[in-house]
Amino acid sequence: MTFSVPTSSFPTSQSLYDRARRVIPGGVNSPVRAFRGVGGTPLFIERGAGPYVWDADGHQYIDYVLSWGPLILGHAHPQVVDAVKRAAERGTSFGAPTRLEIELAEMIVDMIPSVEMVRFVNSGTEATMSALRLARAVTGREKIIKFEGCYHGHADALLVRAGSGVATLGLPDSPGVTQGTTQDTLVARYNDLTSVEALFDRYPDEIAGIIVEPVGGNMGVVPPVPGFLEGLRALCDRYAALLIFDEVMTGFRVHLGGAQALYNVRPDITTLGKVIGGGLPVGAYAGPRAIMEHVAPVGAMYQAGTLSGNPLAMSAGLATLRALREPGVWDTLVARAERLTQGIGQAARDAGVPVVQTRVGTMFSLFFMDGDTPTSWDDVKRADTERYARWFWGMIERGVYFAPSQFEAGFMSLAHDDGVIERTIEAAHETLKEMSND
Ligand code: HOZ
Repeated sequence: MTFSVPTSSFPTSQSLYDRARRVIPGGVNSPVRAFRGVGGTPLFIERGAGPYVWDADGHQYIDYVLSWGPLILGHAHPQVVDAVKRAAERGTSFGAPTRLEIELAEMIVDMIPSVEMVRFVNSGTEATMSALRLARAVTGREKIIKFEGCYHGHADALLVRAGSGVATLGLPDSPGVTQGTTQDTLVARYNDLTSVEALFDRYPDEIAGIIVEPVGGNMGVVPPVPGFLEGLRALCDRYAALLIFDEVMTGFRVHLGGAQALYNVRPDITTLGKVIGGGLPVGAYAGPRAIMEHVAPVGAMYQAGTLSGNPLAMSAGLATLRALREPGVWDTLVARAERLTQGIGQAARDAGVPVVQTRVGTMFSLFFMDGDTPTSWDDVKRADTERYARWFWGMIERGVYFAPSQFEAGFMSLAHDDGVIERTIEAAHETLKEMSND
């Protein structure tokens, strides 16, 4: 970093970070939280309410990380807190089926077009890992296509040219992942059907499926170009492979029916997480009955979990989806995301700082670079990460918390009212103006 990262304002976070590093690798339980993409001390968060979080030094921030997407209603939403409290009072886990699991599964079936059955797990990683196993079980094939810059959690087979923390830290593929586990992972270029066709040409009878973020969210937000998702569907149909939409991030963030409803393309398997747990740990994989009935105990594909379908997570997810489906809520969310991105764009133009913005529904990104809307990892990696760091800390100084990496998404919540958004835009004007003098 050539600019100086402010550190003196966060003595408590600094001392917690020092203490954390002694007992937790890098002081964090997920690498992007370590602020390696922006430098300085990670903020230790004490509490959240509505659109705000407070750090351990007592600073208040407008939060656009929102736990990396799940908190679409904002922090500690009263209906979610109430639902979790009521569930906890009745027992936190049974390792047995409950009514709540059926209610959440029914809600998801009702909302997501391709889904007739759902299996709940505990994280997005578990969801994608299980989705691959299912695609392989259904087709009897072993190879999987993924895209450079897409991130599907940290399962071995998917940790190949991945986005998110792997991209932020500029890591090569992770040590510990064996050649054996990744030899069946084929990598194509996002938004480039020719690269996918080339793989099918080479392995016409060996590809079990394609896994894709229907809107790239883990290299910053990279929307699909027209025809890309439709093209993937057609290729899967032509070669009898399965199409897996990883909607852990896009599910209930780009449309109430997920990206598959927004773009009108039906995958064979959908993975979910984040919003369906309302801020509690959850994941799910889902699809048509004919595919999901391959899962044990109906079918032979084995997958299990002690805390799967946990009543606290199910309650928080149900409360969240119920609130989201109330009339007008979705349109309000999207209008707010649009106002925010439009205001930040104006601030950048006023300051003469070159940026490229992307937004799909309630997910958005601000890339510090010139040119057209990025369509691939090759495009976004041109972004000026040092400028992003400058922007990040400038906004922190003004009480606004964006993701501590250029290669992550921003998220809107229902708690971010007009006043909060206008304050963010003012902060953006000040920060970008200051950056223009650098
Ligand atoms: N997978 C998340 C970002 N895309 C990071 C989760 C976290 O660090 O909490």
